Amino acid sequence: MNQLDASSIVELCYSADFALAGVTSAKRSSHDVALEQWLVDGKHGEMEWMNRNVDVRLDSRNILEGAKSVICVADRYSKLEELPLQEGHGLVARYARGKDYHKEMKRRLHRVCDILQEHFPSEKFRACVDTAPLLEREYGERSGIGAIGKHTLLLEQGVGSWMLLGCIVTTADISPIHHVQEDPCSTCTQCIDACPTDAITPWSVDARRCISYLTIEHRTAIDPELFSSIGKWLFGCDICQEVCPHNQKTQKGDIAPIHEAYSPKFNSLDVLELLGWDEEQRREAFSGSSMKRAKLGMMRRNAVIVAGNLLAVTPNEELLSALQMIAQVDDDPIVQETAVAVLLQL
Ligand code: B12
Ligand code: SF4
Ligand code: SF4
Repeated sequence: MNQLDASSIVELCYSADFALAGVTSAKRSSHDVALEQWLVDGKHGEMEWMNRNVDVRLDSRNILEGAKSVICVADRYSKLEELPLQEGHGLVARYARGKDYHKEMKRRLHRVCDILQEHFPSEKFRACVDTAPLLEREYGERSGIGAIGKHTLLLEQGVGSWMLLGCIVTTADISPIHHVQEDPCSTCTQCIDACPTDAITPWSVDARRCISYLTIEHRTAIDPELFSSIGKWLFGCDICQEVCPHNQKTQKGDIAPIHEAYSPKFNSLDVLELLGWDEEQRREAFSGSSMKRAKLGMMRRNAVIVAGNLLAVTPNEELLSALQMIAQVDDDPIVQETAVAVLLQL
C-alpha cells in the first residue's frame, strides 16, 4: 500500500470524526526553559507526576524511540451557549459534561493508527491522550491546528478553545504542511483579568491557584483564602475560556463539528445531594465520565466550599444544617476541616 502524505493523513483524521488535525515533526520543545521554570517555581502544586519524566515531556522522541513525526488531533466539545444554573447547584466544567474524552479519543486514534500501519508497515505508532508525558498544546500549535493563548490553552482563530487534544507519535517521517501561527492575543488580557484567583500570567498558569487544579487534582485541604473565588465550581473551571474573544460566536465555529460524545449528561450537580454522597453514588454518577478523576472526598470537599458560597448569597436552612453536621463529625477529616473553615467564614 502507498505511503500517505500529511494532507491525506489530515483527511483520514477528519474521517475518524476529529474536528481538527495536523502533522508536525517530533523535535524537542522550544520552551524547555518555560517548563523547567514552571516546575522550579512549584507551579505544579501537588502534581508530582509533572516533575517525573521531564526529559520525555520535552522531547517526543523519548516517548517512542526513533519518532520522527507527531500527528495532532482535536475534538470540539462545546460552544459558549449556557443553560440556566438550577438553584442549589454547582458547576461542572464543559469538557467533563459528556463522555470521558480519554476513552473516546483513544478509540478513534487507534482506528487511525490501524489504517496508518497498513500504509507504513515497518513504522511504529503510539496514540496519546492527555496522560502521556507530552506537551500536547505545543505539538498542536506546531502542527497548525491552533495557537496557544495567554491562558495557555490551544485555540483556533474563529473556532475557539473548547477543544480536547490527542496525538499520535510515530517513527514514520511525514513532511509537515508549513504553517505560520499568528499571535492570537495581541494586547488582550481578558482571561488574565477575569481569572478569579489571579492564576494566570501571560502564557503561564500557577496550578496552585487554578480552580481546575484545586477541584480536580489537589487531594488535600484547600487554602480558605481561595474559598470565595471558587464560586460555584464543583469540578474544573471555564472562566478564562468563557471570556476569550475567540470563543464568541463565529461562522467558522458553527462549521467545525462538535462531537456528539460530549453532549452534556449534566451541566451541574445538586450541592446538598453531593454532600451526602457515598462511594457507590459517586461511581454511578461518574460512570463513563472523566469526572471519576476526582475522589469522593475531593468532590464532597468541593461541595462544602460551594455550599458556603451559595449560603453567603442566599439563606438555605437545609444546606446550612448539612454543613454544621459535617463540621461536627465526618468520616473524611479534610471534608470536616473544610466545613469548619467555611462556617467560620460565614
Ligand atoms: C497539567 C495540566 C493541567 C494543570 C496545569 C495547567 C497548565 N496550564 O499547564 C491544570 C490542572 C491546572 C489544568 C487545567 C486545565 N486543563 Co489541563 N492539562 C494538563 C496537562 C496534563 C499537562 C499540561 C502541561 O504540560 N503543563 C506544563 C506547563 C509548563 O505548560 P505551559 O504553562 O502551558 O507552558 C508551555 C507553553 O505554554 C509554552 N510557552 C511558554 N511560554 C510561552 C510563550 C509563548 C508566546 C507561547 C506561544 C508558548 C509558551 O511552553 C510551555 C511548554 O510547552 C495537559 C495534557 C498534556 N499532556 O499536555 C492538559 C490540558 C492542557 N488541559 C486541558 C484542559 C481542557 C484543561 C482545562 C480547560 C479543564 C477545565 N475546564 O477545568 C483547565 C484550563 C486551565 C488553564 N488555563 O490552563 C486540555 C487543553 C486543551 C486546549 N484547548 O488547549 C489538555 C491539552 C488536555 C487534553 N488532552 O485535551 N491542566
Ligand atoms: S481555569 Fe479558572 S482558575 Fe484556572 S486559570 Fe482559568 S479562570 Fe483561572
Ligand atoms: S482572552 Fe485574550 S489574552 Fe486571553 S487567550 Fe483569549 S485572546 Fe488571548
